[in-house]
Amino acid sequence: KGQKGCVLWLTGLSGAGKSTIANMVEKKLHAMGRHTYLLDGDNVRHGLNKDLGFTDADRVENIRRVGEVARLMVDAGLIVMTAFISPFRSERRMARGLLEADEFVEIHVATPLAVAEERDPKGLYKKARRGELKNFTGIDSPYEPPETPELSIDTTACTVEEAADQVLAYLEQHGLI
Ligand code: GGZ
Repeated sequence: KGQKGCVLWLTGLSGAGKSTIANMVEKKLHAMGRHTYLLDGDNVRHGLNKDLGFTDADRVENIRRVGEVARLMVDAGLIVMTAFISPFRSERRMARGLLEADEFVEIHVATPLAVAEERDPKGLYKKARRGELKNFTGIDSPYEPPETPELSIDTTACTVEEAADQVLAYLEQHGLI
C-alpha cells in the first residue's frame, strides 16, 4: 500500500496558486520519504515544450505532452504533480484517460479571477488588460472550470499549509500515501 504512483493534476488561472500549493505538497511528501516530481511551466515550457506558445492549439499540445510525460513518471512509481493552467476540459479528460481511474487526481485551484488579477505577481494581467499580451487566460482566452474535480481548493479561504493538508488528506483517504 502507498507506494503506487499517481498524478495530482492542478488546474486553475494564472496566479491562482497552483505552483505554491504544489511546492508545499511536495515538501510534505518528501518529509514522508515519497519520491515526487513537479512538472510546471518553468521546467517544461523552457525545454520539452519550448516550441509552443499560448494559442489554443499550442495549449492543447502543451497539455498533451505533459499528460504523456506524467504517465511515464507514474509508471516509474512517482507521485507527479502538474501545475499548468490546462484550461480545456477535453485535454484534462485526455490526460485522465492515460491513467487508471485511481491514479488521476484533478485538483481545481479555484481562486476567482478577481483575486488572481489582484495578486498579479508578474504584472501579466495588467499587460493583458492593456492589450499588450494577447490570448491571456481569463481575459481574452477561455478557462473551463472542472465540473467534477476530485478536489477543489479555494485559496481565498485557507492558507497554503491548509491547502496542502487537504491534498495530503485526500491521498491518505484513497490509499495513495
Ligand atoms: C496564460 C500565460 C500567457 C497567456 C504567458 N495566458 O502565472 P504564470 O505566468 O507564471 O503562469 C502562466 C503560464 C501559463 O502556462 P501554462 O503552460 O500553465 O498554460 S496552459 O496550460 O494554458 O498551456 C503565465 C504565463 O505562462 N503566461 N502568457 N497568454 N498564461
